[in-house]
Order: sequence, then C-alpha cells, then structure tokens
Amino acid sequence: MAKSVIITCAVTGGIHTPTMSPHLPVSPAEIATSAVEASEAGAAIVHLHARNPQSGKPDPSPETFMKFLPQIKQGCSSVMNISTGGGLGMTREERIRAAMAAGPEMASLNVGSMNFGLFPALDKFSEWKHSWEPEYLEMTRDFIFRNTFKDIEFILKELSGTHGTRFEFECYDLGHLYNLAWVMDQNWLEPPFFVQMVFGVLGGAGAELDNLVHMNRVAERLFGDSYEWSVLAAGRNQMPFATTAAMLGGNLRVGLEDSLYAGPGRLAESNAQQVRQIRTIVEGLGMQIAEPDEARRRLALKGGDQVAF
Ligand code: KMH
Ligand code: ZN
Repeated sequence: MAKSVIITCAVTGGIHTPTMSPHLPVSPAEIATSAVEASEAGAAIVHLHARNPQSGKPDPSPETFMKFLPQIKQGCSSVMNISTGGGLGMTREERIRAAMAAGPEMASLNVGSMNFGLFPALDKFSEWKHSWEPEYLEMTRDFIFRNTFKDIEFILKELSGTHGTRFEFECYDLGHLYNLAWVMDQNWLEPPFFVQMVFGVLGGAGAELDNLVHMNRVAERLFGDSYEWSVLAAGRNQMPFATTAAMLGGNLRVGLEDSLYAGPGRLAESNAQQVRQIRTIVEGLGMQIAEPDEARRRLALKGGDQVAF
C-alpha cells in the first residue's frame, strides 16, 4: 500500500505583505485560528512565522510567537514547525530566537545562500497599506538570503542540541541538496531527514516539472533511504506541484506563505481552503493523508508534549 501523504501548511510566512491579500493572517489570534483550521482540514504539520500585529511586518520576537503557539497546541495535534528563515533582512540570531525559546518538534532550516527576489511584486500594486511593504520588496533587489555552512551548523546544533528539534530542510536549488548531503556526512543528526524542495522563488530553481524530477532523482541518489521528501511551489504553481509530488510518492506543502490563491485570479480565503483543495485531489487519486502522529513517527519527532510552551 502507498505511503500516506504528509501535508504541511505554511500559514503566513514572511514573504507576502498585508496589501496583497486581506486573508493573510497577521495578528496572533488570526495565525492561531488559521493554523487550527488548517490542521482540522488535514495538515499534519503547520509551518509558522510571526508578524507584528499592528503593521503585519515579519516579527522574530519570541513574545509574539508565544501569543499563538500555546493556542495552536491547545486547539490541535498537528506538529508545530517554527521558521528559522524568518523575514528577509533578519540576522541569524533573530531568526533563531523564537525556536530557541519554544523548543519545537520541528524548525525550518534553509540549506543554501541565494538571491531572494520579491521585488517583481512591486509592479502589481500602486497603493500600500503600510509604508514598510514597498521598502521591504524593493530591498530584495540587492539582498542575499544568507545561509552559509557556518549558519547551517549554528542553527542545527543550537536547536537539536538544546531541544532535540528536527528540521524541515529547505532546498531551493540543486546545489542545496549537495549542501544537505554535506550536513548528513557530518553525522550531527540521525536520519530520516525531511527535505522540502522549493520551486518558483526568484533566485532558486524555477517551477518546471523537469526540475522537480531531476532534484528528486538527485535526492534519491544522495540520501538513499535516509529521507522523506516534500515539495512546495510559489504562486500559481503551488497546486500543480503539490499534486505532482503526491503522484510521485512524496509529501507536499501548501499555505498562504507560498501562494495567496485558490485558483486563477481568485484569492484563497483561508489556509484551510488550500488544504481542503489539495486533500480532495490527493484522496481523489486514491491516496491517504497522514495524521500528525504518523508524521511524527516517520520523521522521528520528539512529541508534541516535549516542547517548551
Ligand atoms: N516561503 C518559503 C519559500 C523559512 O521559513 O525558513 C521559504 C521558507 C523559509 O519557508
Ligand atoms: Zn517559512
């Protein structure tokens, strides 16, 4: 029987800005509600960032995270995954603060430096809710998303050493898979490794099917049976790539962090809507989705009762 599909939902992220959609969760209450709804819809993992409740700007402070982490824990049993990518422009120390305070089961870990261009979105809007939004997007024209080998080692050792946190290793291009193979060779962590392949970010691999097939083949060669893989694609490629990942035997990620849409020109009204959409497709193809405890078992996570919140 085919393995079930682990759905991750990335609830708000640090890429989209409030002007882009009225449905983007911003306040701690909105983030908590949206995460719990996504869980009820079928997300075994919720990937979490925080935002300043007034401005909607990505916010690394543990105080803001702590306004929604306990609520989500109370409201559902999904695995809570705290981003260490944070918002573009945050320092390495800022990026890791919330996860260090919360000791989650899982945290994201970006395994390569890259350009990360959000500036094309500037052309789509002429008015902004907050002045930081166009500045943030413009800044990415000259921005490097820094994830050096030293950064990777620092985040990995701090979080796994202190809390036994495990990782969603985000790979935006072929070279990142080789960076991750180097990480594996250091024997800092026991397998399995959860590899999130990312497509369609300007600066990383484009959302084209042969890129997915090739990265998948290389991952298989590099990681053998030591990994679980998942796919996300930004924007309009989100659902097609998630569907393809499931059909190829992988796992998938949806959520408003990666795409604000539910169809061409149609904004998604919630994270749960996107989860329901992909769940319907997956189940329609004759596959099952994974419950949170199955995801915990397959990814060797420490358990939802072992966190510091
Ligand atoms: N939005 C993804 C492409 C992180 O949180 O560590 C990037 C991401 C990074 O998820
Ligand atoms: Zn993220």
